[in-house]
Amino acid sequence: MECWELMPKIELHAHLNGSVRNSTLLELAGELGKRGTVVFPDVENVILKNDRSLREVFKMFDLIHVVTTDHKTVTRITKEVIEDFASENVVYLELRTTPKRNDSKGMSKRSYMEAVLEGVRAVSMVEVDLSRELFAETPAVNETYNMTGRKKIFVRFLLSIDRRETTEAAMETVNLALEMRRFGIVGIDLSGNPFVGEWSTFLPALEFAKLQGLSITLHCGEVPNTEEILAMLDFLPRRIGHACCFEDEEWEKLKSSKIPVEICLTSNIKTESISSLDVHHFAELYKANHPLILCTDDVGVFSTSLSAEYAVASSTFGLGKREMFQLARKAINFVFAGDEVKQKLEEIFASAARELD
Ligand code: 6MZ
Repeated sequence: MECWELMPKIELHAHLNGSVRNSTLLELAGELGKRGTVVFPDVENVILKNDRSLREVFKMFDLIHVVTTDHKTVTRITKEVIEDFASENVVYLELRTTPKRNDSKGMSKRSYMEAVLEGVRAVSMVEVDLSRELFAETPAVNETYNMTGRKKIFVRFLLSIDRRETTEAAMETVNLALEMRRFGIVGIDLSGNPFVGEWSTFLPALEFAKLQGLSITLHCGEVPNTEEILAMLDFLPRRIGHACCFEDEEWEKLKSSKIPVEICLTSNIKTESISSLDVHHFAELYKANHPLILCTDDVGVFSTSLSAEYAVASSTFGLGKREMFQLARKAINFVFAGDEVKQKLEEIFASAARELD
């Protein structure tokens, strides 16, 4: 495990609220329990349950959102999640989150995202590269971020559209991403319970986002839905997530399109989207040299880490350290950040490669 922790890695599919530490969730639930807002033992049971079906996972997210959604907490979890990824040598993190409006907390989608960015500013354990403008607004913090000799993590954000949302709400998220672009928001994700929502509802907002130059990734084929999967592939997103329930026609289309797939092994097994690792599509796509990125999905909910995903892939598919390093390095090609960041990531991997020899 240690060797996977030491290896530089790129995380491209991580949901903020799914990546919260259990200890933080329990602490927050405990406080709400004391105030009578939640029944703590019930919440504790749900949080500590290990295996959940795909449907149960979305009930869990609703619960997490009750516990995490106020500005102060959003700031705290963002800070912790970035520090956790940095501590296992994730050198580039594309963190995604659904901007939430919550009138009872005086929260708008914009103020939610401001709280997220505040969390980035609060990171102290590592040097964060996000956007010069973000740190320029807080000179005192800026100095901290210019310190040299500390571990560094590049962080970029994707704003998620939840499949429960309307076209208007999806459009609001895209407009917010455009307004906040200069703070390191690089793209849009479509996620949420795959049993709800219609592709046609989100398409106008996604087309607009694409036209405006935002990069798009879609949760695609988490459940069988040929019509939707084919429509999503026709849309030509820059990446897709999961691809668990593809039929022959969908595989063919995916392979010829060369759209990179974000693979989340533990998540797929724990949600029973894939029956066991030995039949996971990772093996076939890897053999076919299809662009792949190993990711975590929700480190908190699925009790995993990116290093653990590398360990699982290596032992299940018989890949050695060098092959795993190559896999991590190739992810540079699929990040949504610009060429300058890619160049810096190349340098990080080149120097790590020299140590590997
Ligand atoms: C689909 C998922 C997901 O956005 O509140 N999310 N959507 N499939 C998955 N795999 C099991 N894991 C997480 O983070 C939590 C939200 O991300 C989406 C869901 O919409 C969930 O509510 P944020 O930070």
